[in-house]
Amino acid sequence: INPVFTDATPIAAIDAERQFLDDVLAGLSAPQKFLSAKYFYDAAGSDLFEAITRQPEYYPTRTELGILDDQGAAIAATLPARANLVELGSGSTVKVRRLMVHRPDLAAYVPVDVSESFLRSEAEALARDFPNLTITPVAADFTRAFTLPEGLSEGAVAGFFPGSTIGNFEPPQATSLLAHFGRVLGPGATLIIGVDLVKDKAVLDAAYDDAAGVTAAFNRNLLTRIRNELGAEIDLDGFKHRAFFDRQASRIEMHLVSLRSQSIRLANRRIDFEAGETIHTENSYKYTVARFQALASEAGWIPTEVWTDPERLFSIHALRR
Ligand code: AVJ
Repeated sequence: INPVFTDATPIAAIDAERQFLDDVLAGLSAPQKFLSAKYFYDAAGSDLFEAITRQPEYYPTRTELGILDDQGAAIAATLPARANLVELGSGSTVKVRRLMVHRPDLAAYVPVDVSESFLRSEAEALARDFPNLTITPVAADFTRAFTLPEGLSEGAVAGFFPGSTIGNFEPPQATSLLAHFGRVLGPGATLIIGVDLVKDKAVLDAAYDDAAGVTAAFNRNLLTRIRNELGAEIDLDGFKHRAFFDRQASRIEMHLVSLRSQSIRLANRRIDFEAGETIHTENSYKYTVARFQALASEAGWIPTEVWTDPERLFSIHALRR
């Protein structure tokens, strides 16, 4: 939750900073150093991610939007009549609008996001364009227990989880998350979910290492955050971005590679790096349609339909439970 900043730093912000420090210390003390991908998304990181989505090599966002443009009517047709549509980790509303235009009968739109200020501004903009739509935002972390707003109509509930965010979770955690969505959305729910597909290694490698260096800046922003917010002494130029597709694990791995033997100083500790040693910063799992459907089934969902672009770069699945 983004607190409104008054003169004193609110408790929530102090807790968040403490959590960040604890996570960084734990991650950088592990044999394979790692940082959680959730820390990419401060204001600068969110802007960098937006910039990534505009890079020619980064196909997922524009391809998913293309599927929604070309096949939105069929996708929206899987939503039950007068559905309460819950977007998990809503962020911007550019994707869900492509479903809404086909379904003026929606009972309500329920965006769920941790950023209250973002929720508010997006809800206001959406209300201007869909004046008859009931919008009931929920400020919550979708990975944790949360309840749908009271007073939702009796109509069925549908979830929307675009962007292949599911790919950031290890497969067992992805299964748990889908099962969690099932519990939150309830019996009879539908889930529309975007999932990036396995493809040529060259295409995947380039998507996570664009020529303009935007993904590299996004990755290195983690070090900037650790320096600026936690007061660490870090030579930001001492690390470079590396991203590659591991076909065995079916995932993109992103790392920050130490260019030489060096140390970071953080909270009275010294964290040593050998030359070439890495911090593992992100996994982005890629699925085949069949593999994703198997994972969804394990989580208690029944795969009903799937849509892809002509090149089969990306998929959107309808699941039912
Ligand atoms: C937001 C998790 C879908 O994995 O493609 C983009 C994040 N990382 N470039 C992805 C990301 C590097 C993105 N997701």
